[in-house]
Amino acid sequence: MLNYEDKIKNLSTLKELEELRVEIFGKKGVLAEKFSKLKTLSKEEKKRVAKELNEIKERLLFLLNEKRAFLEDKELKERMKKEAIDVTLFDGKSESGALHPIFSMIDKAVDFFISMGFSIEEGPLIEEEFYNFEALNLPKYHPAREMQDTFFLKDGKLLRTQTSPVQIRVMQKQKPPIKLISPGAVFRRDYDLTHTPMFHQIEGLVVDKEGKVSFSNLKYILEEFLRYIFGDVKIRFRPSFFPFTEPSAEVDISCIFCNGEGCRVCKKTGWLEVLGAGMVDPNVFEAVGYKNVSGYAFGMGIERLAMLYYRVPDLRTMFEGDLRLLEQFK
Ligand code: 2NL
Repeated sequence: MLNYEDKIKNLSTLKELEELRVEIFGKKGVLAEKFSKLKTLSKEEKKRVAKELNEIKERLLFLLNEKRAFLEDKELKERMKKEAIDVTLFDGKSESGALHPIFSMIDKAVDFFISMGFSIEEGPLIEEEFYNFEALNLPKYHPAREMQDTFFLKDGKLLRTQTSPVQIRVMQKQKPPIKLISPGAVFRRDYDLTHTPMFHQIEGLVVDKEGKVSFSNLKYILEEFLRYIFGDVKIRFRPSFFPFTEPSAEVDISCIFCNGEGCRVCKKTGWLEVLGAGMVDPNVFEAVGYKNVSGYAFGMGIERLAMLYYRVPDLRTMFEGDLRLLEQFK
């Protein structure tokens, strides 16, 4: 039986160990066979041999369990070494992301206005009636307030319907000259093929001493901007109305899809409306306590610009989060 002690010592795998365990301790194993032969011995002999066999059994069992623990540990370590994952390894399959077309468009516009000496200003999305309406010459019960289809919050606050509240806040804090743009998200209760309840705007405001800022300055900046974005297009100013500017204009570019010939996108007019602008209404200056100043302001919808510039045919794809949209902007 001592020869089994060596066999146990020489085991090198758990599989061999299990085979050897069956060979020794199994129902038809060597121990079972030896125990079964006890009945052929005399009473005295039986007692002595049985004691001996039990001692051997205990010893082999001990050695086997000890070996099992050792082999289990060894095999676990080998497996961990073999299956270890190097999380620092580069798999070569990572893909780079892309900036959303709305933000590429904002970046482009921001680059232009910075080059023209404008500063970039931001403000809260949750606003007060004063900043979003009153100060912009939209008193209570003014019909244009309803046009804006505002999201009102419980505490009398609201989600800003344009980025102009940013300009009001800046004018309250700073004296002229002011030369800023305010890009950001705005909200209106509107949802159909061409409107989403959240969209983006860039507004601009330039204010200086009375007489220093003119409509021609406004025309110059906007023409430069539109040519910077759309290249060689015709530009026209149409008289219009906004409560916060007087006089006001809407600005069109010649259709970039048909070169002004007339197509489905420009609805056969040859023109695309891209922004609104005007000379800041005196009532706005009064609301912020500015005296003897003049200024111009403008506003544009980023989604519309981005759709034209990047030729995105459906506004809704901008907000669906489908990666196939972004993959086209890498
Ligand atoms: C449009 C037209 C416009 C303004 C926004 C403005 C702001 C202040 C004072 C005066 Cl603080 N005006 N903003 C002026 C004219 C047009 O937006 O079509 N936006 C999408």
